[in-house]
Amino acid sequence: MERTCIIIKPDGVKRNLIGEIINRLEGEGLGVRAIKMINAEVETLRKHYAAHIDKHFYKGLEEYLMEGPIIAMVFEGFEAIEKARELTGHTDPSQASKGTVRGDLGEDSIELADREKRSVRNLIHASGTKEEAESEIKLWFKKEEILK
Ligand code: FUP
Repeated sequence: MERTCIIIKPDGVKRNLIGEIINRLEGEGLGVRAIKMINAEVETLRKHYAAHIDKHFYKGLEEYLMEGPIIAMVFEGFEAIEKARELTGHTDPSQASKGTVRGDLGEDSIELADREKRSVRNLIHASGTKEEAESEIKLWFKKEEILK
């Protein structure tokens, strides 16, 4: 069984899409092992998005993730990482396929975000690789917060 780290970003929480997003993940056979509603801290975000820290959208990304509470979760299941990524869809909601969270529920585009000098609002984060999943789960959760 594989584990992945999922974050519902502040726009997902504000738009009351928590249930909808969890429903889609559970519908793929993935189960919740940890879940919490928190305000993200700058230091955690810097580590989580270390690969993007020098990008033009990083400051905006930090502001976006801190504009309200987020839902951090661990999901477990067969091929959890790939299944969750498929369900998440393309980074740019305007290019994401129908049937994905970003494609069905997203309302933003990278083009518009760039023009407005902010990061794109795309509702959800899902770990990209096994290594990322492992380090993100460690970053967002204490061992005792993950339950069987
Ligand atoms: P993803 O793996 O689809 O979550 O996307 P990335 O890891 O490539 O990017 C992380 C976050 O940076 C995205 F969710 C949103 C933000 N981003 C932008 O704001 N503009 C971009 O051009 C690319 C990413």
